[in-house]
Amino acid sequence: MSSMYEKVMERTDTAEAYACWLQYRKMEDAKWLRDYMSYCLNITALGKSVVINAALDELSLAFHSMFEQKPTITNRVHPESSIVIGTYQDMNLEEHGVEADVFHKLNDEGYLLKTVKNAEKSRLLLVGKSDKGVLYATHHLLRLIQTGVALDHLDIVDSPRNQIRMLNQWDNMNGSVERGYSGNSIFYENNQVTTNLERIKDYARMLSSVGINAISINNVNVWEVETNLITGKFLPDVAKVADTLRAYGLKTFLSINFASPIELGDLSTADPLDASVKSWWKEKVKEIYQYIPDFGGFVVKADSEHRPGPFSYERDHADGANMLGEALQPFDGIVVWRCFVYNCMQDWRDRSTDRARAAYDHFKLLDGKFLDNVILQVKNGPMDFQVREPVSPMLGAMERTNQIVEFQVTQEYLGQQKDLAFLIPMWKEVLDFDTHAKGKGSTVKAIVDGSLYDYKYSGISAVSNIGNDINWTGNTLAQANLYGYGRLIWNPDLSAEEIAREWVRVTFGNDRAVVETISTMLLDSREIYENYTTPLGIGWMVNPNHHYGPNVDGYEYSRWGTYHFADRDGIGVDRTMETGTGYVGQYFSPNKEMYNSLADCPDELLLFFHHVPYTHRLKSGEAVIQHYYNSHFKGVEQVEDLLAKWSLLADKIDEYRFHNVQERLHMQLENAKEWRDQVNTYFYRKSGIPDEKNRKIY
Ligand code: GCV
Repeated sequence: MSSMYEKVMERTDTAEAYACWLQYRKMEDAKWLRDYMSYCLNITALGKSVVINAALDELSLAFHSMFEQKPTITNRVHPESSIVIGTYQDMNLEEHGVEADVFHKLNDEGYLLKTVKNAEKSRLLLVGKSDKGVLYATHHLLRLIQTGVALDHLDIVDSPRNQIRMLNQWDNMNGSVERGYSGNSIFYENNQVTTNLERIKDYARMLSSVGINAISINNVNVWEVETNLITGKFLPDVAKVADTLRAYGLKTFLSINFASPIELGDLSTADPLDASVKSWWKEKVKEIYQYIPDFGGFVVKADSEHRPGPFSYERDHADGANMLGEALQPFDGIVVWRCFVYNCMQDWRDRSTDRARAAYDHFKLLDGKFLDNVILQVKNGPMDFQVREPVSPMLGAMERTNQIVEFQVTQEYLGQQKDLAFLIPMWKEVLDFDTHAKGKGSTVKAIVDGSLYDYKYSGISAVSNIGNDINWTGNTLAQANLYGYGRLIWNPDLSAEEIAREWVRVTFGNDRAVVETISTMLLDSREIYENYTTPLGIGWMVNPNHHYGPNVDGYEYSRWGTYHFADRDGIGVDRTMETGTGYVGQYFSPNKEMYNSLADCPDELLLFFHHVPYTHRLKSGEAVIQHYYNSHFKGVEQVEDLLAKWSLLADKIDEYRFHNVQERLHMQLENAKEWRDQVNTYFYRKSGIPDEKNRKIY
């Protein structure tokens, strides 16, 4: 059966949109064609596994598409072999002049990609430490070819920095996707698991090409039907999905409902310390592994936003997580336990409760109490994926508890894939942040790669941004966030520029103007979004529930704990030690002192930590209110500029993708204007302070 990918490739109008960064466009340049073809037509594959087969399929598909010739594939090295692939155990390394030592230094998913020469012939070795390494090496090679790199002197040794590189789907079985902006689920429809495994396979191809190795396939809010995913009713179907994903090096996880023993009708309690509950979960886990022998484990949202959890039984999060951990332990499964726990029924009049404090207050005192197959998953900021938040003080706070950081690829608060927001620079800020947890150099990336505290399990997780739209991500440029997420968490030292440029080249080709223009648009986009929405770290001010567009007081008198406290004199949340909520005290020194001090707190986070008069001078010399006016006017001009830049690419990009992005940029412009006018008008009316430049405010 031809794959979905191949089918779509026949439909010329949307083929590029669907293919994302796996374009494999036909090679037109005669010299490159000759050079590459000298390597690519005779593949020898040593060793066998579904993952190696996937690598071979990808090579065949790509070479056929780029060179219009299918390679031959053999299973032993012969004089004509021009690519040899396999794991290092399957290969006679000496024969190729390679020292096995290289592999001892690599982790299990690493690889060697090397050009070796003998008298008659040059050939490429793609050698993995495991079969997953082979697949990753394959994609590395395909990336090099697509970005026009010569293959004659390759000597690349690479392995992922982070152990768990995960995506969380927030997909529901009715086909909807919570916070999804790209159509419906590719995993479910009509309360059934999809039978369209081809689309899942194409997703898996994309994810493996950037090194993702784990995926939870249902929403962390586990509703009634989804609670049944761990039963015989759906497990056979879930197993088919897991089979598809496995071939691409992806482990399948499920989000579970903590109250399953009750909701599935078996017990009257879900108390984690109750013997019958413990044995219920043990039996349940055994059953799951009968269907999916390499099942990854559970993702759990408990006691959060009305989801059930151990609090109902006066137990704590360690009790809850460990009960599941114990059940998964015999199978090497893990529990990913989310720390997004806060009071979502707050009284806005109550100034003593601070949502930002909640995760730390709940979890810090439990450090050391979790089993070693439990990982705490912590959102990158203490609130909820705003355009700018400080790094969560949970990161680094738990010396004896595995941690994984959670990002959000889907743009819930960042323009919902209508507005352009390239998120890699933001995630890099988080990963590079020095928590000082063990003195200088205790960066978040050193925490989540496990090196700072020697965690058994750690890594990075993120909420996916895809759906069944033909281009997967609604806005074609939002593909860059998924690609960049994978590339960044593989190697957090890559720069945002490198990632942006690489994505543009594999997605749109190597034309200089295209690469320059799109990568500049991407790299500027987060700051632009921040300019016309909520600069200086205050966040929110969005329309309640759906979270798109401005509504300054939308959450001001709500129960969600997300306030800006603007009055006629000033704005911001006082989180200092002396007069505020004391949240700053959750950071290690010197971050604690820096954020606590009005003089030292960085401007971009000022209103997160301090309530200041509108006339307060920023380090730039601007008053807060004037900065608000200036950045909102500027933000709209910047979106106009994005549109102008994009328009210049009209004849360089296929029609479908060109119009898709153009249409979104127009929506973004409308949104930006609405933000500008509502925010400026609101603060002008509150403060009575006019814009120094006398621009139009309503
Ligand atoms: C899956 C935010 C979102 C919710 C989401 C929640 C979470 O509150 O708005 O849609 O629920 O985060 O991360 O659990």
